[in-house]
Amino acid sequence: MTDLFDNPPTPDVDWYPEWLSRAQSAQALARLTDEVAWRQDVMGTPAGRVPLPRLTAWQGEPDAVYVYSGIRNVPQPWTPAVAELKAAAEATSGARFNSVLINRYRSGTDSMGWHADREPELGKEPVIASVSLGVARTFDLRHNRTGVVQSYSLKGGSLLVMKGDTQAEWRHRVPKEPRVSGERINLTFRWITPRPAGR
Ligand SMILES: O=C(O)CCC(=O)C(=O)O
Repeated sequence: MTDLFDNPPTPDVDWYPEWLSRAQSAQALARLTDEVAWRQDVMGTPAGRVPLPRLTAWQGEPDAVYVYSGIRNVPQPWTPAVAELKAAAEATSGARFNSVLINRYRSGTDSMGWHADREPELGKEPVIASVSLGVARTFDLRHNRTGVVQSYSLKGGSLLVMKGDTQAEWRHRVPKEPRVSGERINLTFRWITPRPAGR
């Protein structure tokens, strides 16, 4: 117990608050808004199917297929601005990525609930590079065993690389912040075990 208070857990992340310049970040936001095929997905709840509180897109290599709720999701091809951000995130993190989940938060009432990126196709200790563009939003990481919360303000142009046991030991979320106006786009670049066609 003493050890917990003396040494609270910290997530295994690398944090680059000013990864892109303001100009690069504004340009990337405008390009992505325009070039990405945004989808309004729905989720099942006890009250029925409701729209996700954000727009999404999934891009990557054709064999970077992920199966979610029994549905086989083949990514859209990389678009130019996303491919440029992927190359830059690979250079900084030293990891390789073959897919990206892109989330568009239209205002502070859009959000993402507590979860961990733990699908088997991500492997045991996935490196996930999270690029943020647009308005700053709170990003909370909560340690599973202790409940310790570590919060970041993910401002436009920042990069947060999650690695090691971060997905196994922590959950994360983007809470609603009704007082925030303005859009934010977040890209989480990942490596998914490639799946040959038909599997
Ligand atoms: O928008 C964010 O910062 C987080 C996105 C996220 O949790 C995810 O892609 O799994």
